[in-house]
Amino acid sequence: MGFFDRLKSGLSRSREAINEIFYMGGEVDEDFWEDLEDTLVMGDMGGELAMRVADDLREQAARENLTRSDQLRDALANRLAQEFHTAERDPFEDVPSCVLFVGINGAGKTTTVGKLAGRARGEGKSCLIGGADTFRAAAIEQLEVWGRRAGVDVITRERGADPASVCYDVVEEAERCGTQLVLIDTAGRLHTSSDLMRELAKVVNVTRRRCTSMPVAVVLVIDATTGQNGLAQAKEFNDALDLDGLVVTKLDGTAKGGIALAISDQLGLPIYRIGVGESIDDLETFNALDFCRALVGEGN
Ligand SMILES: Nc1nc2c(ncn2[C@@H]2O[C@H](COP(=O)(O)OP(=O)(O)O)[C@@H](O)[C@H]2O)c(=O)[nH]1
Ligand SMILES: [Mg+2]
Repeated sequence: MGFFDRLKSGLSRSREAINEIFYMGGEVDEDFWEDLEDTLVMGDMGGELAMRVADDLREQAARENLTRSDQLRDALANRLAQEFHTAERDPFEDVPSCVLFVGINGAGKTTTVGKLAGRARGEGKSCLIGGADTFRAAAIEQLEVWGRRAGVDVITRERGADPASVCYDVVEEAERCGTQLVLIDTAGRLHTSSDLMRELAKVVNVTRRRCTSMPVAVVLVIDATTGQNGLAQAKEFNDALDLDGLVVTKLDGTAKGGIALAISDQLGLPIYRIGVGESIDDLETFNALDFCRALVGEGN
């Protein structure tokens, strides 16, 4: 199954709901607009965004005399796509570059680092991985497995070591070797734990200060299946760390997908990549229109 099909099947919950309103009567009437707004809210997009999009679409329908719901499907995908913030810089393409990955446990940070390292090597870029998740021995091992799989060296320290010192080491080594892409994995933490968030802020600050030879991007990895809670998480991380952008994982699962839109819209953050599976190749550059077409469906 290709990535687009996988994304589509992952987003099937939202699409089925949207299909229902598009097929119901065909005629665009007051019920249609109410159902559309409800469906967008249920798809995790949030009330404010849902209302704005539905209102704009209603104006467009009046202006262009679109009276059948199937005529509005493309318009909806286009309108939703506009809500995404676009990246000024791609921290994985525009090298040299150092990227720190943050997020809660299980979001997919380590997997994403592994996939990106594999991709960088495939493109002939030099790459180095920093293992700043020194909290658990298993985390270091997991990262080393990904490093071997990708053919990229992993710099880390023993369990319990200060994660900021790992960042220091990896940046130093990258500067010595002229490495193009540095990917640093951090320990997962709950956005509600203020001690751990402070520790993470220190890791980020040390890296930003130490790394003078290349830009540092802080990327939040977010699991698309977490629903509305993902927005609260993203806000906390953004307040504490001043994020640069997002990677949204598990869009091959049973995600509703709207959370990606809500976070990008509300925090003004671009989505750099999306995860659509567990293997090394299951990572794609984010394209807003493709994503929204998968979300809305293409009709029949
Ligand atoms: N289906 C799917 N699973 C993923 C994806 N990304 C990560 N995972 C899985 O999610 C689990 C947690 O990933 P991990 O990278 O260890 O998360 P971390 O705690 O943030 O480092 C693992 O079982 C991964 O295989 C994805 O895009 N799709
Ligand atoms: Mg991890």
